[in-house]
Parts: sequence; C-alpha cells; structure tokens
Amino acid sequence: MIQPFTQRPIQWVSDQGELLQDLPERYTPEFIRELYRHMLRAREMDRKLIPLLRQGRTSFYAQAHGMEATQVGLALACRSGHDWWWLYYRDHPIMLTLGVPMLQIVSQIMGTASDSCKGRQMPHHFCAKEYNVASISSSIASQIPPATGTAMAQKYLGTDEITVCTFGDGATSEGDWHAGVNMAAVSHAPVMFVCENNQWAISTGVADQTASETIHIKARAYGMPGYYVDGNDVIAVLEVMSHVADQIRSGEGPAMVEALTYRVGSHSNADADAEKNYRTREEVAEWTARDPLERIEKLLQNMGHPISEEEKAAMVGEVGDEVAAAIDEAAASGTPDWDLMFQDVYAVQPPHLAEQEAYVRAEQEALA
Ligand SMILES: Cc1ncc(C[n+]2csc(CCOP(=O)(O)OP(=O)(O)O)c2C)c(N)n1
Repeated sequence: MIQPFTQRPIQWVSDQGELLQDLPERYTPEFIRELYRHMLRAREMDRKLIPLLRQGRTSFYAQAHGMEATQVGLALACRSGHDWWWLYYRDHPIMLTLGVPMLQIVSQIMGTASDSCKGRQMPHHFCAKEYNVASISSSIASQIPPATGTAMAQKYLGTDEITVCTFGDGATSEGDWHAGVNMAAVSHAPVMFVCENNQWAISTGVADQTASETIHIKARAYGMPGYYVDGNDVIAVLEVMSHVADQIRSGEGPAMVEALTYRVGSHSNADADAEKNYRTREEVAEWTARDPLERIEKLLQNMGHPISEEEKAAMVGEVGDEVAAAIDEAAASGTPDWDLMFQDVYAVQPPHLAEQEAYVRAEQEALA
C-alpha cells in the first residue's frame, strides 16, 4: 500500500538493483526494458543536442541527465493526449515519453520553420497542443496558478482528465507556488503537483532554499496528501505516480509528490563552466553512482535478463539516428519568415505596428 508522508522516499529497487518490494504483475522483463529504453532515449537526446549550442544552432539548453526516472515514470503514469500538463523547462523527457515527435521537440530547440511555435518562443520552452502540454514559461513557478485553473475547469466540466504540474525545488519558494497550491486544495481541483527535487536551483542548494525538512510535508499544511518517492527509481516513480493519478481521477482532490533526484549536469549552458564552483565533485560522484539507468541494468541482470553490450549499443545507435534525422529535417525546413513576428498578436493590427512592419518590409526587400 502506497502511503503519503513517509519519512523516507518510497523505493522499489535499491541502488544495487535489488528488489525491495514485490513487483506488480505488469513488470515483465520486456516492460522493464521498455522503461529503460525511454530513459536511454532521453539521455541520448541530451547528449546529442547539447553540442548544438557550441555549433551556434541553438542558444539555450537545460539537460535532464540524472532525472530521467522521475520524468519517464511520471509520463507513463498518466493518459497521454487526455490529461493536461503544465511543465517546466527541464521536462523534455516527459514530452518524449508522452509521444511528442522528436522533430517537434528539436524544431523548437532550433527555432526552425518546422517549429509549431514558429521560432517565437525561447529555445527549450516547449509546448504540444495535441498532447495538452501548455507552453513552458521561464518565470519560475508561474505555471502553478494556471495549472490549478485548468484543473478547476476540468472539475467544473465534469471530465475525467487530471492536470499535472511539475516544478523544481527552487520553485517552491515562490509566491505563485503558494497561491496555486492553496487554491487547488481549497477548490478540490484534480491536479497532481510534482516537485522534481534535484537539490539545486542553479547555485542555491535545497538547504538554502527552505528550512522545511522535505518539500512534500508542506502538502499537509495545504490540506492535501504529500508523497515522497525515490526519483531515481523508475518503478517506484511509476507506482507512486499511478496511485496518485488514480486517486485524483477518482475525485479525491489534489495531491503533491516529491521525487528526490539529482541534477548531474549543469543547470543550463548559462552555468556550464561555473557549475564546478558551487558544489563538490564528491557530491556529484555520489549521485552519479545512483544513476537511474544503471539501476535498471542491475535489476535486469539480477532477474536473469541482462541487457547485453550489443543490445545497448544498438539502442544508443537508434536514438542517435533518430536525433540526427530530426536535426537534419528541422534544419532543412529553413528559418521562419521575418514577418511572423507581426502575426498572431492582434486581430486588427494597430497603426504603429503596421508602420513598423512596412519599415522592416522595405528594409528586407532592399536587402534581398
Ligand atoms: C521568477 C524567477 N526568478 C528567477 C529566475 C531565474 N532562474 C531560472 S532557473 C532558476 C532555478 C530554478 O530552480 P528549480 O526550480 O529548482 O529547477 P531546476 O532548474 O533546478 O530544475 C532560477 C532562479 C526565473 N527564471 N524566474
């Protein structure tokens, strides 16, 4: 039985790949491999896309290395294309696992004509209309109040959808976080708040972020259950998130989950060099040793179904090809037309913008 407010994060598999609880029936060796493949796809996507920064083909990237179990487990616990998502910028593995095409994600990162946002959003700030993923905002915790609003609408309309709202540990110190979580509890809205506690908010460690012992215990004061899960244990994450999603869907009101994980890489390219100045190499090594993918490799080994080196190399190769093809296809679509910046804002263009558009048009035509 999965309980809220545990002292320690709920685990299913130890760091050494040993089972700590009985595996529910769905965890056949094939299904566990599938979980592994999702995580590997996310890991390799990061590895292949970060070099685009140095090539000048994008200008912002926030890698998820180390956090894949939290994101894959969460995505698979919900109904893709049915539930609604208010994510934050580090959640591209959630989108990938929901089934958002790699081309769509890569196009957004590169800001090409194939991008559904037409290159007008900051790179790495995704959305996916077909998957009910709202556009990501850089402004930390600004997604919490609208997530509550979405869930209030779901309740009002009597749907069986739920809303999932993710954020980092740093977001929990913001006023918007309080306003959104409080309103969700008061209105009994079907929203799952998920804190991806990767223990750092750029250079601010979690102990400098909050004097609270954990994040999930804050849920008690708001009047909702708070769950604590090992965010590097994909099976524990999938089990806990599935349980919480079911509870919310059945009308129990909102809930919070804290997934304890770690940001192994830099925060973004902004601190790629500075990252070594604010945390010790020992700490990074300690968490690298708790890698979510390696844990599943060890589990499958212990179950007598190991992933061979050849099988792993084939998976890495497949993802590499998939990312390379998406980059090529996005690049081939070209850059968005300049006049897009004047579109989709006003139904009737105000005179000052019409004047500016005419000015830029004349300039562009002169340059052509
Ligand atoms: C309102 C606001 N304040 C500050 C920032 C600058 N900023 C960008 S990311 C970030 C850290 C966020 O940390 P956390 O919520 O823990 O997520 P993580 O990046 O660690 O996954 C900060 C302070 C911002 N984008 N918005």
